Amino acid sequence: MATFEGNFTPDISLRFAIVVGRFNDMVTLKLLAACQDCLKRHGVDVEPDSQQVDYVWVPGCYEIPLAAKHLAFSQRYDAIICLGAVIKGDTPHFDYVSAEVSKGVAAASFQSGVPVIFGVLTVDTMAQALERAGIKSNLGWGYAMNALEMATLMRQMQKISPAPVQQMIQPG
Ligand code: INI
Repeated sequence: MATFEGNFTPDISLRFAIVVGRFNDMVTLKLLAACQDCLKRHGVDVEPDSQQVDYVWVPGCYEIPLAAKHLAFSQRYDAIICLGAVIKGDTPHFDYVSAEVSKGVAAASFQSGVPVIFGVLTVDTMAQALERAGIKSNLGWGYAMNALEMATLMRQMQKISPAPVQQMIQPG
């Protein structure tokens, strides 16, 4: 029997899309920088005119799933990385936004058969967000590693059979 696993030496035919929320961009820009640094150091061309990475900016995390779903169903990408930061304030907005982005990202991935990486920080304070976006460590790097691993894994798995893609399902 076979073992399937991804690796971190992607070939130049791999394509990625990165969806970034502008809300809390003091944090999301730092996540993006680490993500690009990781991809670049693993041989991916991350420049804006690159053939390997496309960038999509959305207003906030609530809009991430729609963009991710569109990208995933295009079947142009081996993996999509979603970057955002939801910071708990004194309003219930946090709960609505974080619930929708997590459900939506999972649905985009599952329905399309394309890896969609959940690179969204959900934290109580800006200080916690910054700790995770460069002050202590930068989770953006890890999200890029997750994308590389899943992209190369899915290339392996496609040798068994193409991924079954569901029809676009509208939320009920
Ligand atoms: N969007 C975020 O990305 N992070 C947040 O912390 C946030 N809060 O807390 O409000 C946030 N709100 C905006 C939301 O994502 C939408 O852009 C907006 O509601 C318009 O649909």
